[in-house]
Amino acid sequence: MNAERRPSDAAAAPTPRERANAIRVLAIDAVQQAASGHPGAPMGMADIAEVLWGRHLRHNPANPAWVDRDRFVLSNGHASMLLYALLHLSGYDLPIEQLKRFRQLHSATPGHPEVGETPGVETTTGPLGQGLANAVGMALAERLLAAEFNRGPHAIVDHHTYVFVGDGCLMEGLSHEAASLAGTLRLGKLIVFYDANGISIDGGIEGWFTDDTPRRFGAYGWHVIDAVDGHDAAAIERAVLAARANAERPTLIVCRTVIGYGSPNRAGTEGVHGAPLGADEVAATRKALGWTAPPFEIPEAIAQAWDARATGAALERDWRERFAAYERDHPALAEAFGRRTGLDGHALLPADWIGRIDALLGEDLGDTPVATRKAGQEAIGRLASLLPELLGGSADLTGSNLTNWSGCREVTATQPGNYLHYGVREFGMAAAMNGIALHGGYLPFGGTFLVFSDYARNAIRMAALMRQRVIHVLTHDSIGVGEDGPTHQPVEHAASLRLIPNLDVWRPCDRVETLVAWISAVERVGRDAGPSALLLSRQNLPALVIDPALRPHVRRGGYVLRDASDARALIIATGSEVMLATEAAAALAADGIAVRVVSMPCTALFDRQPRAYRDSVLPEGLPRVAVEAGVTDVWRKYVGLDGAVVGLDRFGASAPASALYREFGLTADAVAQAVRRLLR
Ligand SMILES: Cc1ncc(C[n+]2csc(CCOP(=O)(O)OP(=O)(O)O)c2C)c(N)n1
Repeated sequence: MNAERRPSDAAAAPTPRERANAIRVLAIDAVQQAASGHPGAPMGMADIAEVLWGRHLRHNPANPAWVDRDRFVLSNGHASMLLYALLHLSGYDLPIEQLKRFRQLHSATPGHPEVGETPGVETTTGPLGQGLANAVGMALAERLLAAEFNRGPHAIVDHHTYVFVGDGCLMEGLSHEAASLAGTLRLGKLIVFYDANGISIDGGIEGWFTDDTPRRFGAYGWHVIDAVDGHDAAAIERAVLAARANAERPTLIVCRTVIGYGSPNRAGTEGVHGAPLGADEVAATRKALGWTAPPFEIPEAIAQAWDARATGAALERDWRERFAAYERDHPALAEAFGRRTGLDGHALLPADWIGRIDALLGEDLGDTPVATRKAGQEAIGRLASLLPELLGGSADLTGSNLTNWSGCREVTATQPGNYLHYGVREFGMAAAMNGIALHGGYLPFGGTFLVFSDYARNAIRMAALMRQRVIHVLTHDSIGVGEDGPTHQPVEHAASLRLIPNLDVWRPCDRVETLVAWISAVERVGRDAGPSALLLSRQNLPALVIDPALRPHVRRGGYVLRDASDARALIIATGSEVMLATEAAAALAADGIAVRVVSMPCTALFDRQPRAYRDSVLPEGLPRVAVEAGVTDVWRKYVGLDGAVVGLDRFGASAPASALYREFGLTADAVAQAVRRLLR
């Protein structure tokens, strides 16, 4: 404790407890003012936060984007006031007025931390367990980026990832996926503080959470420091030092804490988890803590002791000097690092991206039939040479998803690379990819079967909310899966993924559309940033986008694939059913009925096109039929109540794919019939 006293004002220097109490009072005052929020965890974890942020965290409040900062993740996001207090006290651009407006519209202090809303917030948390999995992705990205760019004496990537978790995070199944992966990969610079306060919302956890958590993490291969008194700064300090000294394994520090520490009548009870203390208890808590300053006022000495701006600026300045030396010795690497990490506003896409993509789209891709999952693999191979930041993987379905490419290198505990075997951990993979994207330096993509996207769904949603460029390769995209049967045949998944705002869902019909889907997903940077899901077929599909002039149109998400000047109806289709639409159109044409075929691989992207373009593709007054091997409701938006949808509003069955398409009436004939009925 003496170590932090400055010689000049030894008498005035606040104690760690006094510094921690600043967090406690800010949390209770902000929650009281908002009349909503969670004071218990911030009060319980304040002493831990004081040690970590006050003595270890390497960050620069003036530049939350400094690439080599330590990452701090508050996985128990309901404790948001803990983080806001820390950011405010450290000197981030989060003035006290914002804390007074906790949880109010357009404030920088939303109910749960949201990346992009508050400077210094590394990831959006609140859905318990996901912050931990994000942090695994961040620590992994740090490890890989360091291996890729550090050279000799130049350690330009060298930081830790610190995480706070509560009982709730560790009850979530996701914590198993994330911790198991981190243990296997030996992510030694990941340090997790477990707020073991024995309380969750329903009360004392002994009725629903009696795992031996230290042994559980030990079994994952973690370094576990058990039974640390989470209110003893010296004990916490020792634990952090021991954690940092172990570079071989991730560390779990089990901190015994009291929820609502400092509140005379509520501490240690579920009553302090998620409700304001009330005016009387706030006053009693102030008294118990010996805190005399009025609400939202921090005594000068304490404010000064927290102020991290000077040390933060010095840390970054030192890094910039080291980076300049690196740049002198390794100019090409430094340039690549700058682009990959968006250093100082550097564009994320490679120089001459447009020219290279034009060249790619000008190539002859051939006209042989191909499963779009295979076309996806070809696209990855083409893009990998342009994008060394591609960090691929699969949830144990590499040979089915076809997410690997020639020249990819497997990541293991001892070997860096650019391809991850995530194991059968769909949710863990998706949440870790969010962390990788948030960390920067890599463009993560990962594969599984479309039907299992449900396992990952909340992490996909979080990527969309956080506007992170993450690419989900979701293969086996319909009853076309065939013999594996209804457990493996997605029916509602394409539709339900399309309901997630800011997620681009692609269901391409052939090689050209698949390549365009990949390019569009890569291009989601800046204003259009966000995740993409590429829904790819198991079965072979014919080449349909033959005319090279069509290729730029594919990039608008929906376009006229086959036209007829005297079209009397139009058919909208996606993926494997575009083939049915073109066959139906041919059959109708033979009967003298001209129809237009619209391929709509990405409805979200089509919806972002200007009105005039959309109207030109889907003109008013032309009867419309949609066909997709999935639930029909979503297509009402495009065909209207008077249109028809050929789809599948039931689960599939186990049989060869061709038998299923016939059985469920997903045929060119059925599509043609639907058009005829409409015209009658
Ligand atoms: C996935 C998920 N499920 C449920 C919730 C709602 N919730 C928020 S906090 C909480 C209890 C968490 O308990 P703990 O981690 O022990 O937090 P503490 O009571 O110590 O603050 C729950 C169920 C949530 N935020 N996320």
